[in-house]
Amino acid sequence: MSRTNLVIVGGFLGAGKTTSILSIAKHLLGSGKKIGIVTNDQGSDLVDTNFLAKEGLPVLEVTGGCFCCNFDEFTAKVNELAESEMPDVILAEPVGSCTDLIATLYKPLMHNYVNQFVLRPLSIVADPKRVKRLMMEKEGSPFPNEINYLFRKQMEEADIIILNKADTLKSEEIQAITAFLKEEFKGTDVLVVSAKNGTGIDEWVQVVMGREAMPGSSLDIDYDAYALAEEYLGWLNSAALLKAEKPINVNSFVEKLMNEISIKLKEMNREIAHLKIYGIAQDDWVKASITSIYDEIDFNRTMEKDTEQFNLIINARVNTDPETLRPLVETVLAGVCNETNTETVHLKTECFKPGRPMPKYRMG
Ligand SMILES: Nc1nc2c(ncn2[C@@H]2O[C@H](COP(=O)(O)OP(=O)(O)OP(=O)(O)O)[C@@H](O)[C@H]2O)c(=O)[nH]1
Ligand SMILES: [Mg+2]
Repeated sequence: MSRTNLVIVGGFLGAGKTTSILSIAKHLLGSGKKIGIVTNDQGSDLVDTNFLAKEGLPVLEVTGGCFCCNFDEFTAKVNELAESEMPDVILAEPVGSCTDLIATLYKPLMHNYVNQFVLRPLSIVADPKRVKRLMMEKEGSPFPNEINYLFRKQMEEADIIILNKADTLKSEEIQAITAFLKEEFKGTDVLVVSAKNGTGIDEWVQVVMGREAMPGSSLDIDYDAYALAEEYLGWLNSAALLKAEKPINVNSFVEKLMNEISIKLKEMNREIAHLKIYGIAQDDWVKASITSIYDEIDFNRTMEKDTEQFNLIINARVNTDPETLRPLVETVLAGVCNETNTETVHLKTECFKPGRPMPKYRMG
């Protein structure tokens, strides 16, 4: 049996991993390849899985913790995809607060699954505004030091750093950030990409599929600092069913909800890592994201028609504790429902801090 290519696309929350995976998947499908995707999160009810599935892609998820801590579930899902889809390439997105992937994922996979998979180099996607704020500007980071540390560690173990969102940058900025990254992470390839408009995807696919991963030394990482970085993030995953008195514009509903959550967090000076909301009614759907309290909402897609009944999935990762995040989101949701004469028929929420990372294997 031929071995399946395994391509891992990591990077911090909101960097553009899912958008990149969608773009790479379309590129590979266009050249006649079959693909499969594995998503990952600390909780369940994932915007990313729903979004990729709606795009018609075969996607399975590992929930309730990162790939490293759920190594057996990860390999089970990869095997399930390999059997059901017989893909040429499986694309996997580890959760954006995860690092130390060489020691806890690559090396164990190479040790135990070398006959099944061809492991491709580790790509770490980076949002330029985070590189600037967390690394380049002194005193620029809106996060505690441990989150900056995690961000740096993610890039330190990259085979390829993907400087994403190039469409938001001027060419001088691209040059300055690329030069900075090459200096900070000597010997690491830096590719400039816009996952959103497809620029640079062809080169990325060529580089990643052109060589096999050759994991070198494992990351030198302080697990206490890593655990603290995760603890500083409040995590909320909600799934709701809503019913309005008469058809409403769900795009406006999502925009209001997101704006008001962001404004409230800004008042408390609490940075958003990623807030994403997915709304669906029959075959129509809307997806919106915001990756900083200082940024605008980005709609990936909007609903065409007004509707009376719809489902919402809310995934928020914010530099605040769950005891603050949960009532904040629920109060804003209740307010927007009130304003739009909409009733929450059903609401399920998980809100927590990710626990200490406890990888199943760690090969130094
Ligand atoms: N302008 C621009 N926006 C992008 C690009 N890639 C991603 N985005 C936007 O960045 C936001 C986050 O993108 P995602 O792909 O969901 O990021 P992610 O890394 O998968 O996020 P998590 O799974 O939450 O860690 C979305 O609003 C995307 O539309 C890009 O190339 N250009
Ligand atoms: Mg994602």
